[in-house]
Amino acid sequence: METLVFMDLEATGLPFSQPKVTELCLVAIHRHALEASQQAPPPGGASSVPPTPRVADKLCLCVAPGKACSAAASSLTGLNTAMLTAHRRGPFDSALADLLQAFLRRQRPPLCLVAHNGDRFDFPLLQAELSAAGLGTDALSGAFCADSITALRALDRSGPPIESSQRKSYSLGNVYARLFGQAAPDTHTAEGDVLALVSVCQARPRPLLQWIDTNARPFSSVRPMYGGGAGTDPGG
Ligand code: DCM
Ligand code: MG
Ligand code: MG
Repeated sequence: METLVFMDLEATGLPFSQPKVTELCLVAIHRHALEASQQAPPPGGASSVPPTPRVADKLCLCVAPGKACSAAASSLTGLNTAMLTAHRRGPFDSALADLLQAFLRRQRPPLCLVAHNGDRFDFPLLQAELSAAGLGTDALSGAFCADSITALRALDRSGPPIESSQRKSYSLGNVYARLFGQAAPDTHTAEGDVLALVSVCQARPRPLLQWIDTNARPFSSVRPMYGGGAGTDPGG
């Protein structure tokens, strides 16, 4: 991979509710910028939070979801449907899909979307929204994707067995707090979560990039979280 596009979506609720996106943030960083952030961690202590790479392209947008936010989602994200509508945010439509495609086309391929819990949430939800906007599953032509939770678990398993890594929480907030000894700022805002994820990935970028190079899968292989119709999938 040449470009890592860190991504987070806020939404109206959890997958069972067939959520709609309320906010998205993408931060595109060349792998050189990540490799340059490698620092020796102090023995046994928390590292300082690395500065976000100076050269980074960012796309952050609020979206009118067209359905109600759950109370939990509103409380976490600070967003609700009335507010997004009153502030005249647009829907997730084909114009937004064009914007995403144009943003990604500016990045040097091969590029990989990286999201925390992306396999269960962000990637299938993005596919569902792209599909609802009239695009096919290959809309982000040639993009790959990788879930940073899966990556961090794999890296911990491959390292020295320090603590019971099976029991550790890999939520973004907990990973961040373990690494840096402080709470992640601006949690459950799309940009805050993306920047926290970038910091986490900067802590040991080389093994992470190596894992992504080996394990990234085509975004076109991600099934939409819901909707879709037109049985193109033979089941599985
Ligand atoms: N979410 C939710 N309830 C939770 C956790 C998350 O409804 N307990 C939904 C709303 C969030 C979205 O998932 O906007 C993404 O979560 P996160 O902020 O962790 O990226
Ligand atoms: Mg998230
Ligand atoms: Mg988030």
